Amino acid sequence: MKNKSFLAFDLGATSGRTILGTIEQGRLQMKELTRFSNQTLQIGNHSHWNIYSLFEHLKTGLAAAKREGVPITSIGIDTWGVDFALIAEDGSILGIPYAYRDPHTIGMPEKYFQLISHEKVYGLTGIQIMNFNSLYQLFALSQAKNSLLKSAKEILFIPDALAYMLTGNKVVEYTIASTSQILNPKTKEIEPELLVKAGVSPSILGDIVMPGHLIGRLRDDLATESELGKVKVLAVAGHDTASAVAAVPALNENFAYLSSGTWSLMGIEVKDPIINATTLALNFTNEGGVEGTTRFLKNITGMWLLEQCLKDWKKEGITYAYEKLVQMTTSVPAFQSIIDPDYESFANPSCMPTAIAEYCWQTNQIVPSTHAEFVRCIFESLSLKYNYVLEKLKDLAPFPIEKLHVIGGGSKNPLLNQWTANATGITVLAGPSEATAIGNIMIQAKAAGCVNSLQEMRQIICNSIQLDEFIPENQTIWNEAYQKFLTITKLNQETS
Ligand code: LFR
Repeated sequence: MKNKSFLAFDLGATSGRTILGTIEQGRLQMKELTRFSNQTLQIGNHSHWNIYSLFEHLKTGLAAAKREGVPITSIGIDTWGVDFALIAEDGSILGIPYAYRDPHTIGMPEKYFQLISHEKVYGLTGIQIMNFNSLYQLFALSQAKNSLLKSAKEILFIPDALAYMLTGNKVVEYTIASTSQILNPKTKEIEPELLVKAGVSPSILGDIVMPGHLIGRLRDDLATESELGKVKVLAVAGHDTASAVAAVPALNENFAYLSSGTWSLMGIEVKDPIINATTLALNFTNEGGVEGTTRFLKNITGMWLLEQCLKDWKKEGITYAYEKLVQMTTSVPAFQSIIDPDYESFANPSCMPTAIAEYCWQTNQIVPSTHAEFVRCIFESLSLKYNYVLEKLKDLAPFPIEKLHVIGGGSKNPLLNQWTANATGITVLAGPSEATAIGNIMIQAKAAGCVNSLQEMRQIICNSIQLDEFIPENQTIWNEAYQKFLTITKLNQETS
């Protein structure tokens, strides 16, 4: 088969990139064309995404693709979940989207559950309750009598909104829509009652399309300006985590994955959603995957902890290379300060090191003071939390979990990979670090007929990348540390 090249726009909550992917004789070649920072735009007390600036970055990516001089078969966009743009009757984008860490949704799930029970919402959607889910964002806007919401005819999730800006066509892609807590994972349709209870018309969401759907072609002005011509824009797995999971290089189903970036998403891939009293109590989620699969997983606060510390230290004029961060942990004794990464005060603190220090002080531990102490505390605590979630997954999985695939940017951290293997007691396979972009490209490759199935996609990924293996070590010490983690975090007394 002839080589084919695809363009992936892969946007995360802290950075975005344009990647050119080429399928060549059963192998995937990737080239990063642009990389840019993505920061929330703070206006007063509110956090927004500057979707117009993101659009500018997409245009720069198109220009970079043109310079490569290869024909582009199609373009796909994936982003973080839950956030959306409001679209008016005449097709205009209203204002700027809220970012999911905006405080306007704090307390919203509890208020919403006075109108419809927590059990019913979880039973209908199988989605973990997180105050930033699109459902509670819409409820918050409707409670605030937000004038933009009143003028909105529909919403478009961020990847769909960007695709709309590229093509002029509107779709609601399934995997990204599944993060909203408005879809039923069994029927893969919206549950109108949930929107009505949120004070919003069910017509605010259009018809759902599946990954691989042709959204349209580049608008005339963009086709001319970029000189790429009227390239196709496809709906891929618009949710970055769905794209990442599609790119897990596993050749059988007995695996768990940890998609490690700003968030750590740990879960399994299953054929049918798992929704019961235990998963409700543990707040596990059932998000939509490719080829009708379900991503049964849990959000763990991931590199966000470190990213926010680094942001703070940068203000002091100190920046660290990744290798330095890893290396500096060796100067600190093991397990002297342990946190629950998902403790609520870490969600959006004004100063992350202070929030971590306060947690340690309140739990009678050594309060980290050096940067190395903070970094060690974060990596150890993440590893221990991974074990906590994996233990629950092992109980809930319909198959034995034999391996843990760590994918995403965090998979480039060999120390964290080793500690994850030590904490969980199972073999960790690390890579690919660009899983989201790879998943994005492979869905496009499937739509172009280069591959036929998810299994074949994974085979190509296996052929194309090198995996690093980490075997568990020092089990006794890590088991003791885990007991300490449970006591400090009180997670053995709680359910989530
Ligand atoms: C990861 C991610 C998670 C989602 C969170 C917020 O980038 O998409 O899957 O829970 O961001 O949208």
